Amino acid sequence: MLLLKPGLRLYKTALDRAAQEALRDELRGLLREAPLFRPAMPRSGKPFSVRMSNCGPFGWVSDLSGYRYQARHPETGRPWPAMPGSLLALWRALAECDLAPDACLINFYDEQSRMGPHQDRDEADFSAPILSVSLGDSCLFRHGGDSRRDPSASLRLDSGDVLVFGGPARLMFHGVDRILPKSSTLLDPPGRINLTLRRAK
Ligand code: MD6
Ligand code: FE
Repeated sequence: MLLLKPGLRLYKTALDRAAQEALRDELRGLLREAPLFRPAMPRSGKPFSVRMSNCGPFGWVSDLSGYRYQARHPETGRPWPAMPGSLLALWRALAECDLAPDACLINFYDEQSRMGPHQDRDEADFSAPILSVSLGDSCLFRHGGDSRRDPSASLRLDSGDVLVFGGPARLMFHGVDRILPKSSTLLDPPGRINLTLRRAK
């Protein structure tokens, strides 16, 4: 474990190749049940460059009316599929939190996708951390402070890495500057999947 700063822990290759392949295969089935959709920014309606889905009791969605957690897929109207047991086990092993996660956001990045700097603040209680799993192509992940103007640093996240955001880092600004194309052979079609497990409610 690497403590990047107070509250920000990086577990390099927390998932080995076999575990990454097993999770990839589980996600493939899950995304048939809850297909990736392209969210839009509140107010402007500008489409995100990533596509998203969710699993677990609640899912994070964004559309013209705002950001929120909801129990159903915005396009199919069906409840989100259950969170895979392997993800719940990862949370128990690494999150250092007695509460169970009740939401898992699935982001899919193609070679052009980015994620602008943001804070994750739609959850009811910031005492629980967020646990983030990277699969597929590597990315350059930027993390800063609690203000958008604070200095920031860039970090390469590779397939199988787990990042835990909690405590004093829970509300820091962060984003994905770019995907490093062809850096992994895990996914077909290629790209990056990021899973973020949260306590939403
Ligand atoms: C990403 N991650 O890695 C974007 N948010 O693709 C996030 O936005 C994120 O990794 C909260 C906590 C951990 C994260
Ligand atoms: Fe985030």
